[in-house]
Amino acid sequence: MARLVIVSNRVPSVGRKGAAGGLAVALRSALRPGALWFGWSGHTGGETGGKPKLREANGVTFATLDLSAEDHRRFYVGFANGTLWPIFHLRTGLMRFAREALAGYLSVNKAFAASLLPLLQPDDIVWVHDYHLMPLAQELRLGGFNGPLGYFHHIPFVPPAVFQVLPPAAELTRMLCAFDLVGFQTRRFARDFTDCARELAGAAVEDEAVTLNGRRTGVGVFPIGIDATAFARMAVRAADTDYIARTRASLSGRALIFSADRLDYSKGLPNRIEGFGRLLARFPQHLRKASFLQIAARSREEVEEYRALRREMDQATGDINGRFSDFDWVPLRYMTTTVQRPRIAGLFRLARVGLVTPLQDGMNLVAKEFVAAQDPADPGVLVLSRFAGAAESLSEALLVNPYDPDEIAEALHAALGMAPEESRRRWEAMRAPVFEQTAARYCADFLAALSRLPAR
Ligand code: GDG
Repeated sequence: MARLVIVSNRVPSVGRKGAAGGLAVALRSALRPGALWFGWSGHTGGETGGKPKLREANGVTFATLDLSAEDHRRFYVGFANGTLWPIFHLRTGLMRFAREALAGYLSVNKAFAASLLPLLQPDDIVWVHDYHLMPLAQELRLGGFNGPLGYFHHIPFVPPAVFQVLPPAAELTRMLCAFDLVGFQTRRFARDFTDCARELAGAAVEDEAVTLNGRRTGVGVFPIGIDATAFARMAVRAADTDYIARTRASLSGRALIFSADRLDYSKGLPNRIEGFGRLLARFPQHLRKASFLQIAARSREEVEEYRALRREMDQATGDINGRFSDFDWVPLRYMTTTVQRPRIAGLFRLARVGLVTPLQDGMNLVAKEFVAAQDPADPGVLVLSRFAGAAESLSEALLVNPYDPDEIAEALHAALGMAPEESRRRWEAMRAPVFEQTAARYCADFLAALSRLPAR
């Protein structure tokens, strides 16, 4: 059987089993002994590239390379998170473009390829993850690798009218066409990509493929999921812990509204806080009856927009509590520290309402985790943004437009007053997609599609 090689910007720390969600959890099922995972070590300093450091855990080899401080600034802070992340989240106003950052992005991709190529065997299957590495197929092909090359785009793709704002949009689109298969979270993102391939790169587009310069690239939809059974089990176990008991006691019978996100402007946190404020102002029957706990783990603090968001949130959360708190009740609890995963699972189960309102999101696994963690006999209600990829399958959530804080307030009001039969009916309808479109299925479907493609 061919060996699987995963390539992503970050490689999970070897031996850290419960690392914060993300790719490591999603790919666990694909990581059979013998597999190789290649990426950046997370360290900056010294020179970029060179011979990767190899480590092994459970039969899987982890190969990492370091980046110089300068490359980290241009590639990661600059182009990946200062240019690509905002444009793919429809925030053209936040996008900064500098040719110097683009040059760093391209040269780090070259360095990834140069350091990976000596580790590759001819019949390897290479699966590349996310927007940091869009040029990688082209570099690996130039270096002589001829095996199957797949790419999965975890974040939204955007229509040509938006993408063309980015000066190298056509070049990047052509680079994606050097993969054999490119995968997206939703049908809409896949269509946005094929529209870009046609309009910006001049590719010929069919149903599930694009062809550029005689090379055919498959285009597929592979919604990422979670290990729902394991997460549900974790939530049940957490219910008996001291941490959850203390949280429950601190609520004094009040309904818990809960969410956990990275502190990222795509997650719509200020809008969410404003929506909660409107709930308290417009529906005063919830004063003293509900508490909102928002965990917003600090993220990408090297990027100025993230520091600005943190200041904005400090102010917004302070405003709400200053305005509505009582001597013995604080409406909003706000934490910017990372919380252990089992605790997050337990909090989801304790919550009456999961409030997940990103402005734009590839999938959003938090929504799926909330559904998985519920008690089937008495499930809570999910309030979900229409602009999360997860909304495509979770249509029985209370779907909101996160740009309208009044709509968030109305959905919260409906959720807090929802009859148990209705919350059970809605949860039952969401249970199937969450427990069926799992992380394991996502991996299996992507790899099956990649191996079905004709050999080069
Ligand atoms: C990208 C795309 C796509 C959150 N706070 C804590 C914590 N979390 C966990 C959640 C969840 C994960 O982090 C976040 O996953 P998301 O999917 O919501 O978001 P991104 O990080 O933006 O991921 C996204 C995803 O890739 C996969 O393709 O769904 O659209 O943007 O698992 O529970 N975990 C811990 N402590 C925290 O404080 N342990």
